[in-house]
Amino acid sequence: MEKIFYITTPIYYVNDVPHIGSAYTTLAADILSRYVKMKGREVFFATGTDENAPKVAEAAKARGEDPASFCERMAEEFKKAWSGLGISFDAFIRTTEKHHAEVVKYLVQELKEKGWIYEGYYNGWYCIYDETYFREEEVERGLCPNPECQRPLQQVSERGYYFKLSAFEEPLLSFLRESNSVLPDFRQREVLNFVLGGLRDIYITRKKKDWGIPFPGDEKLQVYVWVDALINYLTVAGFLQDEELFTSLWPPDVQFMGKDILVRFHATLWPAMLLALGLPLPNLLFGHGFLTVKGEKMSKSKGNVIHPLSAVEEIIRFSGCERAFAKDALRFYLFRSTPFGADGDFSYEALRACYNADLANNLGNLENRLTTMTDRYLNGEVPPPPENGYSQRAEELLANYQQAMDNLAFHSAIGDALSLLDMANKHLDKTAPWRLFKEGNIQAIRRSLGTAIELLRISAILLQPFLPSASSEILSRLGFSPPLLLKDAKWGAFTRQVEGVKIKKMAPIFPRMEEVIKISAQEKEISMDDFARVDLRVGKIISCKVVEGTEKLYQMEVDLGELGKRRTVAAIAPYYTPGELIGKSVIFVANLAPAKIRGLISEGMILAVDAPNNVIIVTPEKEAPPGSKVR
Ligand code: ME8
Repeated sequence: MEKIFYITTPIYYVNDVPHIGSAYTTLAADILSRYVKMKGREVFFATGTDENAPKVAEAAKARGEDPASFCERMAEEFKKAWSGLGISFDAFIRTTEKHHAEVVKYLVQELKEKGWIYEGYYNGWYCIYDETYFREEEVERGLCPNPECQRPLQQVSERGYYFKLSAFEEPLLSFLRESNSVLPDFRQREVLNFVLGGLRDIYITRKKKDWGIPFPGDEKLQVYVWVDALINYLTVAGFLQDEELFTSLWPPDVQFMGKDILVRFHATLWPAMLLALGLPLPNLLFGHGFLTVKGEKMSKSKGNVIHPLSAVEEIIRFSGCERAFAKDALRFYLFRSTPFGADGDFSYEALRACYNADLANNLGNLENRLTTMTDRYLNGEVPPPPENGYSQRAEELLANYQQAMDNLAFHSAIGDALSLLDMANKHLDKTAPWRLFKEGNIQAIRRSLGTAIELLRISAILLQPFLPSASSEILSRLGFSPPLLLKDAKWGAFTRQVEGVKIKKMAPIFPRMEEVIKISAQEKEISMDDFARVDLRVGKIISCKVVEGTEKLYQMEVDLGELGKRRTVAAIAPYYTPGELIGKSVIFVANLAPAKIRGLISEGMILAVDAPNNVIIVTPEKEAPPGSKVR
């Protein structure tokens, strides 16, 4: 039986809601998962939440919540975010699950019995933010030595247990020296240098406070959260629970994480624990770079934290594209704009430029030109791809793409898929089917469109991991039934075409994004003053019409009494007819900075409920004059 391809992400601390950084890692895992499935292999993609950490208990306390229900609520936030981004995982582990505690206790006991754990005193420091112990000589002025953190540390002086990390230097070095055990290469060198610098035994307990997994044999102590967290990769794979699953999964094929938790944890403590337990080591650890926002580290105090679902909303708001395609656009931008592995930057300006250039123009125009011309000149019938010079070039790009994806070079893989689109657009410009039509040369039109459609078909297959919904839509429009496999990306592999489908022109998948979106720095908690800055008013809709060239957008005029009349654009056409809206009283954000949406100025926003499969306008419960303040 072929091994199931096992992919993991870190399990995220639930002290706060997910942000664009945790989304980045989880999206990378989803991209790889979709690619491996395209190769026809079975995949198991696991993610989850790290809940036993002291900082999680503190976060619950700060909100006046009990940690268990706080974790429950936050774990749901993570699941909601991943589903809102089109991420499809196979397992979600929460470290507060009972079975996980059993696995942790069993393995810690095993390590004790094998002699890898010993009792001792610990005198040093603990950073609750990084959940990391630091030795006396690493610390200055009681501050965390991690340059990203530098918060005050807790001084720890207690009896507990150590794991003999120092005993694993040699086997770790041979694991880490293997090519492709750690990627990118520069990170592999960093990890090697760290281990060559000498490893010390690591303190793996903490004094019992009420939250965490008890240390077996010494109930006054709890297991250090990192030992507990790393073991999740075994628990979620069925260890001590589903022998068959575990045998088909272990070891992980690719473990994704950010550079922050690669060196100390995933590339040293984790493989050392596995070596001590006699379990096979992961095939590949990938430590990617960090995302900044407009060049700055994301932080609550700076108010520049990007929440992934808000980013999707912004894309919808400023382009009018469907939600499924907006999710695609976000992941596409993240992996198109930064080579995977390097640090990257997030900005709405760059997102817009990437969206317009690659999705609205390159991909969107091609799809639009091809469907229009096939409809008009060939009565919607897809011509077969002719054998010409393009077939060889397409095969070369396919090979490059495959190599890039196998090395997790997502950025180059996207480049290869986009080159096919470029070729198709240029081919159409050169062969000019519109001229051929005037000349009545149908055979030449069939060759021209057949070539360009085949290039689009292959490109859409290769883009499936990056644009899951849009690729699927394009392939369906072309008469194929997605998802298609990598082997279908060969020139002329027409095997899955749905018979008798005729191509016709349809609404653009990625309408152009008109205006630079402002950073929607959404703090979770805002002060009363912040709230008071939002000028909410009762408004009366006095006119409403569909924005030309769109199906979803209405342009409306709203009477705000003393504030006058405002024009606004909203994507609510699927949910209300103009007749239902005209005369309705609504709640209106009157002091929102104006935005340009599809060329129209929108001066404020109508509040609506984002209900499942529905959008519902918020109205005052009793009639109130336009312009009345809402508090
Ligand atoms: O470390 N850019 O959880 P965590 C890119 N619970 N990726 C980022 C990022 C950014 N700005 N910020 C965070 C933990 N990440 C532990 C893990 S695993 C056994 C336990 C991503 O919630 C990146 O993958 O702090 C980073 O490694 C991870 O989130 C840290 O998540």
